[in-house]
Amino acid sequence: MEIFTIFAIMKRRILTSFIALALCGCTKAPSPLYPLPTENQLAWQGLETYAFIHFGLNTFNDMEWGYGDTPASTFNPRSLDCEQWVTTLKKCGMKGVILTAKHHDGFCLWPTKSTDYNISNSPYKNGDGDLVKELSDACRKHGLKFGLYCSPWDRHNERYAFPEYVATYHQQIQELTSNYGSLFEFWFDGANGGNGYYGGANETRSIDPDNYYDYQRAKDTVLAKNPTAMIFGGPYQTVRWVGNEQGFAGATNWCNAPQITSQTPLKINTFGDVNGSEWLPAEVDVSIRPGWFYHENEDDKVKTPDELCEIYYNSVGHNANLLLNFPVNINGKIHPTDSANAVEFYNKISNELSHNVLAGAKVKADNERGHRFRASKVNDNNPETYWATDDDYPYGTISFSMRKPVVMSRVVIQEYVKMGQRVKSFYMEGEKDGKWFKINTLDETTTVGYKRILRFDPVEVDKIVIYFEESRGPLCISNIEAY
Ligand code: FUL
Repeated sequence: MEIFTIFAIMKRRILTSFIALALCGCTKAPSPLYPLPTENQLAWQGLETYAFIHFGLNTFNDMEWGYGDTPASTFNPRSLDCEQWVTTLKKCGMKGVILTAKHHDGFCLWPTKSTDYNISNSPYKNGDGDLVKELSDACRKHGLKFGLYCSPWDRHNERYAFPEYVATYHQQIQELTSNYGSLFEFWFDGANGGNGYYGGANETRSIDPDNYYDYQRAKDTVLAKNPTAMIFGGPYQTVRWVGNEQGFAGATNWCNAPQITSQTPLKINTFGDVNGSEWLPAEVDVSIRPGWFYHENEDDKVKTPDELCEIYYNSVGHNANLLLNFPVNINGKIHPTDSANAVEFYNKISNELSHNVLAGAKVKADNERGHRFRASKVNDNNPETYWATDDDYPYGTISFSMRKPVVMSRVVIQEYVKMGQRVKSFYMEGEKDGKWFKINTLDETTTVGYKRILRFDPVEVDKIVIYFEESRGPLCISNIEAY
């Protein structure tokens, strides 16, 4: 080959590498900032809203915490309809259901071999009923995820607080996690020990919740057949309780948290902890009525659609998942007021967040980590791409110029949390006819995480700017929308 041809080829190669380098920005992705979510936690965070069903002997005893002393025959729903529950919940935008297979009174909604205190000794379907099966089948049929709650505390069992009960409890977990298809979440409730029937002893029994139940084995049993399931409660939890039952997570809410035990201060549950070594996203559990179980005298106390919207913005809008409880009534149905309010809530939220006014806006940032991490990635409808800043740039400003003035009252921001939660504080400004003003949000503008939704009084703007003032490292923002 002639020397000229060799030179020409080399020149062309060098040129193409330069162009490729310039296009990809030659930049590596930012280094991850620990702790990081697992793929399963990420998929779970993506669910955002799902339902709780509290139903059992308590429903028939009109109690919240049955003592465990009423006979199994008390359980007698006359027109139980799991399809009604599931189709209603779908209309409320719920992505799954968690059923109280056993509450603190110890009554089991499936024909367990671990105790007689179960549905097979009730009049329901003449003893042939299995509510866990009926609901899991309905969920599969209608495309909802299915999860279970099995109370560790058992006020009926005579061996509670002795080693023998632990074996019984593990048998229950074994049955529930093996016989009803795949579970997306398993709940080990935190209420533990106290007074109860305990086989007729009628006394108070206490245990050490972190050690008595052998949670390590319980977790292994759940995960053996349900490797993607999240674990709520106990020392091996993969999602954390939010620390209240009123329906809110902190506006500042880190997925980062220390390992949680029964001694952890509640405020860590509510706000997370920027220095926490674990990825433990918060779950907000709240009932649509004052109680978890159905009580006729609460028929006029069902949360209104507006109250439910408030809860949504304070949970999903605060980087947490919402677990909304529906107390099924004595007939075995979701009460019409509960379903009407929940459906209206869902329609309201869907309306409020339906038309993204930033779609098509011109996006610019003061710093970009090369082509692959351009600012416009926050607006490309692809959750797998993100805007990132340089390593020495743990802050950044991003602006959106509209084609024509728009009115907005909501901004949604999402970090690319696969790389860790980063943003510590930000604020927003709008511009109309050359005049700049601060956008005054309802709550503080600190953390973002998987999802943050900001609410403010409607403003008309030609342009908005978000100033990310402080972050644990270079920014990784995957999505920004406004409504
Ligand atoms: C609590 C329980 O004591 C309540 O009865 C309810 O099940 C709630 C979800 O968790 O700890």
